[in-house]
Amino acid sequence: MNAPSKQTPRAAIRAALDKQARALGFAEIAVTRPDAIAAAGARLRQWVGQGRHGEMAWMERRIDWRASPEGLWPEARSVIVLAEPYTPADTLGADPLAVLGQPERGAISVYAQGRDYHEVVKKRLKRLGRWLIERHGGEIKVFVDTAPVMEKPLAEAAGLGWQGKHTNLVSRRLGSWFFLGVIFTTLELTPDRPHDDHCGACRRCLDICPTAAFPAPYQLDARRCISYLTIELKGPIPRELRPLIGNRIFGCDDCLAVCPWNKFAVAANAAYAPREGAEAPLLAELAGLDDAAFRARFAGSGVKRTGRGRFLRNVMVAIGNSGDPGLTGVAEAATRDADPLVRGHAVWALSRLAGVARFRAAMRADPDLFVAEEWRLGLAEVSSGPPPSSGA
Ligand code: B12
Ligand code: SF4
Ligand code: SF4
Repeated sequence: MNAPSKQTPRAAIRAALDKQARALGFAEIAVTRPDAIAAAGARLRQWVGQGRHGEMAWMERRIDWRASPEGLWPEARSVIVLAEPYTPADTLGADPLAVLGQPERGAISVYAQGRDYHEVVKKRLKRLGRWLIERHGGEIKVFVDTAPVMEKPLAEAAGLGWQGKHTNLVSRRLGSWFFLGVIFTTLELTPDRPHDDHCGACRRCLDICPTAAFPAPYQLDARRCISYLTIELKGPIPRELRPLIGNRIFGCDDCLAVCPWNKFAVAANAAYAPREGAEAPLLAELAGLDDAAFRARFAGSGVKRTGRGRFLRNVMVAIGNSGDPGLTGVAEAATRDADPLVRGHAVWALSRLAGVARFRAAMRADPDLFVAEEWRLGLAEVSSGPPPSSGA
């Protein structure tokens, strides 16, 4: 057993902590102070003030805590930030964006193809936290994603990497494919120094974004981001953005995948290996999932979080963008779905695939105002000529 914390020099605790974190499977560990991200907190307020968080009202709710970790838990003295890679196995060979060229299939972003990272990272954070308390005392709180904590600025302040122009954390040792987890502790640990920005003149991530979601480098308007539109947004996807989504049915990887620092990416934790059928599922197959089948297929995966309705909404958008006449019947069948969100997007898909006669034949009165409006707009579009080509 090590000596208790009071007698243990800070540097020795840090060395032991780093060793234990790596032994538990984290790829990187760094430490900062709770009061290190005042500038990021101010930018968060500006971002929310501009409405760039869209309908993510939870970003507003506890904004004081999110902007100031020292207010979230005043007793905390140090923040430990950890990185867990989920690098796609083919990063150094095939292109993780290759599925975008297969319009009859759906693209589920790499981070959601394996087990739900919230569960995996949290379990490991708790193990590390327990170890820290047992060996060196103090109290801890662990966070991954869901708490009001700005994980990226904390990670940047701790020197784990820098927030790239796509706003995510990039590391010279890991590239872009990694999750973050955070442990607050009442222990005084030696902090690390912040990292320099190594984006330089590169703007690959900005230029590839299919929806032009970056109003400026280092700034994201979530309302245009496909990750927001396909995961966070609960209602209908704005009509003007649907064609730009292509076949991305859960999240988006484009801005991460093009980052040149990925040449240093390291292998993913085994928990994130893609599950059977998660890499490039057929849209027709997904469209046939009822609630029970959806739950069974995505049990333990992050995809389950959206629920069947939102997921099928995304599948219908991808079908509408497929340009595949073979999927017309699938869209038509979904215009009779019990969920109005699915029905409305199925109508849109049908308007993109069917000719005017078939569209008219499928039309029916719908008690839901949104779906009724989709029929009206769809008829206007299908009557005015062939659909514009997909933005995929
Ligand atoms: C809300 C959220 C989203 C939203 C908004 C994303 C965003 N960029 O904020 C949506 C739903 C769009 C989203 C998408 C994704 N997310 Co997300 N998300 C979050 C969450 C919960 C909060 C992020 C936040 O605080 N945003 C608010 C804005 C204001 O913060 P910010 O990006 O840090 O803003 C900074 C810049 O704008 C900068 N800035 C502004 N102006 C200027 C000007 C200059 C000159 C400079 C230098 C900087 C600058 O300062 C701000 C403060 O630092 C975090 C988890 C967490 N609790 O932290 C995960 C998190 C950021 N997401 C993550 C992931 C993996 C993703 C996706 C890759 C998933 C996917 N494949 O679809 C995409 C990536 C999209 C992208 N390009 O950001 C990971 C990122 C890991 C990493 N390596 O960084 C996190 C950390 C979750 C985790 N625990 O691992 N996400
Ligand atoms: S995740 Fe996709 S849509 Fe969102 S900012 Fe990156 S490239 Fe654009
Ligand atoms: S793609 Fe280029 S600009 Fe974007 S984060 Fe990576 S290095 Fe920075």
